[in-house]
Formats: sequence, C-alpha cells, structure tokens
Amino acid sequence: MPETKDEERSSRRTFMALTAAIGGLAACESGTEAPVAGGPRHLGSTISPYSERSKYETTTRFMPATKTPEQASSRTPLQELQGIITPSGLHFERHHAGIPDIDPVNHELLVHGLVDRPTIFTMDDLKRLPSVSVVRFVECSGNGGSEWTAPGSTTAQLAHGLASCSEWTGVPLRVVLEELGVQPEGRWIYAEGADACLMARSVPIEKAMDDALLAYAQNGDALRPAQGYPLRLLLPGYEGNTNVKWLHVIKVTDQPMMTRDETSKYTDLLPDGKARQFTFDLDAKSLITSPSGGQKIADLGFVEIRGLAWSGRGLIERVEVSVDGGETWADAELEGPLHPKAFTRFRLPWHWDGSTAVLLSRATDETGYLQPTVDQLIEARGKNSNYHNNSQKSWTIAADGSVSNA
Ligand SMILES: Nc1nc2c(c(=O)[nH]1)N[C@H]1C(S)=C(S)[C@@H](COP(=O)(O)O)O[C@H]1N2
Ligand SMILES: [Mo]
Repeated sequence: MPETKDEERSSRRTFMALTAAIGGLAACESGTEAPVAGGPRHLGSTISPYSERSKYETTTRFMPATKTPEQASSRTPLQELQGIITPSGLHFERHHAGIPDIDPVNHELLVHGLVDRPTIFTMDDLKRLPSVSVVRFVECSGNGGSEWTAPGSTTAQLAHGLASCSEWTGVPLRVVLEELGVQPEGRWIYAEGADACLMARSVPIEKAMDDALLAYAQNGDALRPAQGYPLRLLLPGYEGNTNVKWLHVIKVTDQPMMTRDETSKYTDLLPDGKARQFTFDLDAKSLITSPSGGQKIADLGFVEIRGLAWSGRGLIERVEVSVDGGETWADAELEGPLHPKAFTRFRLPWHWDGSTAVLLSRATDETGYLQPTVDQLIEARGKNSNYHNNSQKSWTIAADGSVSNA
C-alpha cells in the first residue's frame, strides 16, 4: 500500500496498513497449503483437572547458578509478559531460608503485644473475615542493584526482574487490629515469618492501619508456596523484604524491634557514612520491556514500544519515552484501569527507520515525583548502597535491529 506523507506522520495509520497486509497474506496461505497435523481436521486432547501452558511456550524465571536455600532468588521474565499481571508461576522469588512446607490446617497467626485481646487465628478464622482483592506489585529493594555501578545486565529480566504484580486477596490487617483493640502506646507492629530464618520486620502502625493486607490468595488461587503459602503480609508499595511470607506472628509494640533485616541489612549507606533506615516506600520507576536487551527488531517500520511503570507511593500519572537518549520525549499511553502501587502498562507507537537509537523511559507518579537519571541517583545517594535503584533505564538499538544494554 503506497504511503502518503500524512500516513508517514502517523505510525498508527502505518500500523493499520501493516495489519491489512499481513491479514491478506495469511488468508491467501491457508487457501493454498496442504492440511497439516493438528488443527480443525483432527480431534484434540481431552479435558484435565489442572492445565499447563502450551508446550510451545517456554519462558521461565531466571535461576542463578548457585541456588542454596539461603541465597535463593529467581527473576520474572518481564520482557516476555503482557498486560500487568504476573502469572503466579513466574512471580519472582526471594527467600533467605528456603520455602517451608506448611499444611494450612496447622498454620496459625498469633496477634499479640499491645492489644486488648491477644488472639490466635487459624486460616479458616481469617477467611471468614471481610476480604478485599487488590492488584499490587512486590519489588525487592535490591532490584536493579547490579545496574547501579555496572549497568551491564543484558535483559530486562536480569536488570529488573525482582519485581512482579499480582491480584492479592486477603483480610485488611486493620480489620483484625480494630477487632483486637490496639492500645494507645501501640506505634509499630513486628511481623515474623515461619521459615527457618524467622524473617521479621517492624512496620509503623499507620501502615498497618492503612493498606496492609493479610493475603492468602494470589491471582484468584491460593498463594504459591514461594509467595508465602498459606499467609503473607502484603505491604503495598513497601520494599519487598517487609512483605513477610509464611506469616505466623504479629506483635504490636511501642517501637521498632531493630531486627537483623532492618539494621545489618536493608539500610542504605550514604557517602557521608550515615545510613538511611526504614526506607520503606519504593519510588517511581519504569522500564521498557519491548524492545529490550536481548531482543531484535524484526524489520523496519512499525514498532510498539511497550513497558511497565510502578510507584510505591500511588498511581502512575505519566510515562515519557525517548528514542534519542533523552534529548526529546513523547508521552506514552497508559492503559487503564490504573491501580495504585501496581504495574501500569505503557505503550507508544514508533516508526523505526533503521538508524541506531537509544530508548529510555521516565515515570512520574501522582505525588509529582519524576524518576531520576542514574547520575541524579548517584549524586543523591553515592555508590555505597545498591538498594532502591529506580533510575531511568536505557536500551540501545543497533542498525541491525539488535537491542542491548547501553
Ligand atoms: N518469611 C520470609 N518472608 C520474606 C522473605 C523471606 O526470606 N522470608 N523474603 C523477603 C524478600 S527479601 C522479598 S524481596 C519478598 C519477595 O517476595 P516473593 O518471593 O513473593 O516475590 O519477600 C520477603 N518476605
Ligand atoms: Mo528482597
């Protein structure tokens, strides 16, 4: 189809022309090809109690070479996924002492400390209480840590795959705390997991009463064992570590308990020797997932630039994309419905003319905060810490269409 000057200006219309051309091709082929095995001429396989994905689909979590229970983390293949929900089987995993095998029949949650009525809940007790479902991301504060000083990760998965987004269902922690009666001196909660390291974190009571969730389901199904089955604390927007899995104790306290994971770890050492502590909120971040490192643009012409943006402080308000290394920016389209503290899908139609390009994205959240460049981040925090790297991520496109980490 010949292109007018008008069509050249609008990549959307170029795209329409493209699909028309591809559609015509396919129709023509199916009319002339001999029948192959499978398809409408053969009976398919039968129903099953639980389905697996197609055998032709092979995308997996990235597994490091060493995977002892203490050191285990796997990464979500963000560049392979669509929309905003991470399939449960591809949700990243991070655990410090392996995945415990917990029979929900025997699992209990003890809520005690500065409450009027200390109580032990079974899973059945919790499931009787008023419930909510919310779409929220979980991100390890170490996500992108390797990118801070040595931006060499070859794919989106390796660079930022310690982040995933699910629909979580559970009981608002507020409901339980109000039922039990928090005493006036109760200013913090201490949450502890039932795994071998007894992972524990302290959380301000304001967060506990705001959007903290005692989550027992993920994407409509029970939590996966790796995500904390049968119960986890979900603290939307807070650094991943605070989202205590295999949750079995909550204690209301008057001050933080200074656990290992909030003193020796998960603090950010600044250039002046001071450390940031209790840096709970994850700042706004965005990532182009396609085209991204390791991929190759097949041909000249229409390319839909796709990516994800998220902020621990609420809604994503705007995502801008640059194809010239940050010289000029265009607004990407955000796909609704938008959820606060959740992955937000952005898209921007682009016409690739075959020249080298440097792609970048930057997100602004509803507080007005703009995702920093890596130089701005280093200026603010130095190079001692590798937690909380939310800097802009670039991908370089070569003349042959191959994409690499710039
Ligand atoms: N009990 C317990 N909770 C835990 C952990 C753990 O090792 N034990 N790891 C934490 C860390 S560091 C992160 S980033 C998140 C990861 O959650 P996910 O494995 O569901 O992705 O869980 C947190 N909760
Ligand atoms: Mo983490």
